[in-house]
Amino acid sequence: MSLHDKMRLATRIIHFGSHPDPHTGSLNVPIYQTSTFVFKSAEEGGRRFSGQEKGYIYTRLGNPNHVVIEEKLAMMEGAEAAVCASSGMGAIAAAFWTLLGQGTHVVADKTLYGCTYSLLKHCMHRYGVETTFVDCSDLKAVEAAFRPNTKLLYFESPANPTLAVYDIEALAAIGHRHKVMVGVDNTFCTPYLQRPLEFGVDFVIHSATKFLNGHGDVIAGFVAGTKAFIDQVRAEGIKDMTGSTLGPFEAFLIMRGIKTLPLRMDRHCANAQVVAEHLAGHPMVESIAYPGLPGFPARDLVKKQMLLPGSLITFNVKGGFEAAKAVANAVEMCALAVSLGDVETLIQHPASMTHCSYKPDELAEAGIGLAMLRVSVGLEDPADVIADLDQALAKA
Ligand code: 4LM
Repeated sequence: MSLHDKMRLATRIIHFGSHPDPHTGSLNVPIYQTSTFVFKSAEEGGRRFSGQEKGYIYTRLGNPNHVVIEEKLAMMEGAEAAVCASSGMGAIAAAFWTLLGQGTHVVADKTLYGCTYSLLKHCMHRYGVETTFVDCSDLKAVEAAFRPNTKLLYFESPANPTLAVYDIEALAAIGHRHKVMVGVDNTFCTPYLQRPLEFGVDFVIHSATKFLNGHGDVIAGFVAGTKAFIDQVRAEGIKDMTGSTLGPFEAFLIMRGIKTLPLRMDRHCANAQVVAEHLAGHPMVESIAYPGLPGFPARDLVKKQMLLPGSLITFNVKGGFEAAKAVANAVEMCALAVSLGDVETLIQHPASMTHCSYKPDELAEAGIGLAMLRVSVGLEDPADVIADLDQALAKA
């Protein structure tokens, strides 16, 4: 066993797949900002297109900046392979279009990122794909939702924005009993906190826009899974069906961000724990969800599946919709913005923002209240985050 094989995760996240550039010695992979690659001959071009010979063709089909982050993400998730995409939604759409087709059916959790919900609820049925939304904490309801034409079981854990944590191992087992693919969106955790493939799921989705990049300056996504599935997603979902190719510069920034992931996640989670404990005792807070609080409903699953409880907090403000809006409008340091996983603390109102694709009754069904705010705790001193939230809550 080589020294490389024995390295711990934090070390491998920095060193795995990094080879100095053979031409210049550049420690970091240079940015291959090119759309196309020149063939030495027509025969070579033909061999590359037919798959007889490895090599680059055109950046929609692959680029050296893609390869380095795909291999790194696959290593981190414990997957055979990964493919990057131009957004988290690009990754989701590429995976779904690869798996699904006319006359197929999906079982999905009722609480999903708003655009994923919209894709399944409002768009895919136009092409003959139906979805049954269930509560993934109710395993009997999940079991009962399968049909003979079901092809996919899909959920997020923790779910956006309620932070509901589901039993990944039990859900994977149910899906496999019904012979369907099981996919999990692991965006809120990153593979540093949670590796769903180890609990039996078939593929993992990431919005790399969030913690993986970590600096709020890129939109990107990943699908990770078996080599056979990823090859298919790359060849059909990315190349032909969505064309959602990541730009080389964005791939370079993801590489840069991933190197500090363990450091950032440790601090994100430590900060969120302090902020959550403070909010839990705040007189203006009606209820709070944070997987690191003792009263969190699925604490046993958090301990089983997650290294740390993450940095998202959701809370309901006393006084309803108007009070929640007043808090959102009163923050001074925290940014009133969607997205998550940035160095800055971000606060948003899911019912009117990220989850506005849910109708009022669907919001209630999904557990998304009008008085709910979601905070992505950043890397500031948590005392300053608390001071800002306190002064904003005082105005509710
Ligand atoms: C947000 N989220 O919640 P791109 N999967 C999950 C997500 O939270 C998101 C995506 C996929 C938010 C964005 C505005 C669990 C996005 C989609 O934005 O396409 O990279 O990821 O605030």
